[in-house]
Amino acid sequence: DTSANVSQEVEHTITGIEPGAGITQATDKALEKYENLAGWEQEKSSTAAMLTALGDAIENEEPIVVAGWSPHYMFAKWDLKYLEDPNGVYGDVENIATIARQGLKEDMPEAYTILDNFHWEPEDMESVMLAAQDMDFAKAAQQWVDENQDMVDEWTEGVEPVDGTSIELALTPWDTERSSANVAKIVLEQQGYDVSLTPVDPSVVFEAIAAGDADASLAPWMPATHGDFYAKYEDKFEDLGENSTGAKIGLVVPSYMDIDSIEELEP
Ligand code: PBE
Repeated sequence: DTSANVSQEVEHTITGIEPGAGITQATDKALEKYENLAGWEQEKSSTAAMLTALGDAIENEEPIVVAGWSPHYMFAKWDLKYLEDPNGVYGDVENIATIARQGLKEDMPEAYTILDNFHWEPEDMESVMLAAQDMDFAKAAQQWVDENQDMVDEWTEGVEPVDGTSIELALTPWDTERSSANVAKIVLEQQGYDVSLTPVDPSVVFEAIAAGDADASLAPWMPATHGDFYAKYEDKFEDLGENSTGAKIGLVVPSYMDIDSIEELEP
């Protein structure tokens, strides 16, 4: 396929995901920033619809350009590549951050310490996501906790147990965050907390924590994915630093496609 053919065959369309996702916003920016994407559109629907379209295209060896990210099983299931992003719209390596509402440290110092200590590797997150293909996230997270109690012990070292204090964690509706939130829930419950998980759009995660409606979140992807939301609410929440690193977002294509850069997509 020549790149002109590719652009025509995909009808100048990037297959995106949910309208509220950070990567959707980044792709809208890419459509503005890359002159060669003049006339291109982003189709916004859902992660499930994007994955179905990607699987169908691969089955037929057809071209497709999707909004993709890692960690995600799509890279284990299919042979895919990120398109180079010379304008840097999608950033480089993303960190996943933990944020808390102001006052959490004073109100719930035990939970604050645990959340501050929570740090794991992308492989840990991936193992929960993989297990959750066959069971619910609560169970997959419990399995990870059972197998990694030494790591959990480090996060909770010296922390006093509490007696049923309620805490609410906000998360975004993707498997990466379902994993971290469900593990954090179990660890906090082991410590005596009563934990509720609230899945919302990324903008609402920041809004809820800035307003004090939710206590904390392990969901922000920084600096590119949720940087605009972060900046909007900066100083209205506390940043406890990264809980994981090595994440990435970008435009993703099947490896059999003969292009390597966003700049090769033709108007
Ligand atoms: N994601 C997964 C989310 C954050 C985690 C990259 C799809 C987003 O774009 O907001």
